[in-house]
Amino acid sequence: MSITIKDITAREILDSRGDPTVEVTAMASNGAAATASVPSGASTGIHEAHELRDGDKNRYEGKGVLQAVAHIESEIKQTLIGMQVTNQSIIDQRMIELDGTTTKHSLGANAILGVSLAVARLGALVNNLPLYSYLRQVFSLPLPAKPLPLPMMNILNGGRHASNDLDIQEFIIIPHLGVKADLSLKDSIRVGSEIFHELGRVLHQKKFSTDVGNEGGYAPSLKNNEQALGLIIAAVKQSGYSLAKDVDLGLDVAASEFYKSGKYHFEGKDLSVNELIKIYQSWQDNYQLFSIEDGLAEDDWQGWHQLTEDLGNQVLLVGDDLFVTNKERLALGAEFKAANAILIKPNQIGSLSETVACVLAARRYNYKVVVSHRSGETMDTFIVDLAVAVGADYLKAGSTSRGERVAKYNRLMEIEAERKSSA
Ligand code: 2PG
Ligand code: MG
Repeated sequence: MSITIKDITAREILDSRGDPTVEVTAMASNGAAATASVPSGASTGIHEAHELRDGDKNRYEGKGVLQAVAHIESEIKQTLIGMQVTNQSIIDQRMIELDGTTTKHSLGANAILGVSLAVARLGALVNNLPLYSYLRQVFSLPLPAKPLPLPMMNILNGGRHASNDLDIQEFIIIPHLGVKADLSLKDSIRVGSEIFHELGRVLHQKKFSTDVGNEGGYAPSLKNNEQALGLIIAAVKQSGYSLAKDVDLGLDVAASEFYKSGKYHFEGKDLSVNELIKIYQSWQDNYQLFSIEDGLAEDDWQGWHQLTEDLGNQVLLVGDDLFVTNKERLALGAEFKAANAILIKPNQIGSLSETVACVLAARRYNYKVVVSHRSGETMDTFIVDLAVAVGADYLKAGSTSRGERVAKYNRLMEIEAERKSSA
């Protein structure tokens, strides 16, 4: 007997910044129900799918999502009722057609994604499978031979995610312990947490603030970006770990945020693309940088090509605003030889099926895959199951503080334990 969608409801809830976002519950004909919610970015790329906000200044400074909720409870619900729960791709396709725009402008990417995720979780439930196993099944994904994705932890926040003056948005550690064959994710997460706490002590000793930013990393006011790198390196050493051997350093520069009229306004100077690349080069030499996300602006294809020529052999160059989880933009990137890794955020494109299609394209182009949270999050841990299902190389989910970030790492450890016990 096929199990169908019986009802869909939606609500306006709050995200981790206290801004409204969409939560959706999908119900099946057998009585099962599943809920999912949608995250929201601050440093959003201009090519992202449209996040529908009410614009009513009398509510939540215009950020309400009641229209998105209304779309879900009217047109979307009417279209999907009676469809088989496990027809995920067809369900997503129906919503895309119903919207009828390339950017999901009419219904809102937040409305469509919320339903897409809730339906997937319902599918897992009615099939009695963990979400990551169900996703593998419903999208016919190959069984990942790989280990679980390594955490990329943003332990020091700047840019749009903090009220300090740091131009760089995220200073990241990737605890990998040398990627030993028997590497336990639990150990990797423990090392990340230990370094995070040590960084807190380093900052406190030097009389810097230990308050945290949007993604749970410290957000001190520092004199420049290199000082942040120095403090993190000190914390790594004081925790008894070695750079490169046990833990790597990464950055999310979010360079689109300080790019204007062909120049990068960085650390008080107007830099050409080549000057900025030279800085990355010197940091790579001095600090053994492992990854740089959005080192250049979202439409600076020429610059990205140059950056990839110069550093692509040594550094993971991750395109976030550059690709916006859009397989057409990724195809352009592959053609231009721009970047060698892609950040995957489902709400940039607005449906689960398109997200998975983009990951599969990335694999074909030989790009590494980083599944990522947004700076505005909820307790939903869907992205973790997604990262495991698609065999992502990394999971970027913020620091080891703030409930909505820690929830993701806890889910990753839960999956690890589940997989070990069923192996
Ligand atoms: C990013 C994300 C997540 P935001 O730039 O990678 O860290 O930030 O959600 O604000 O776009
Ligand atoms: Mg980014």
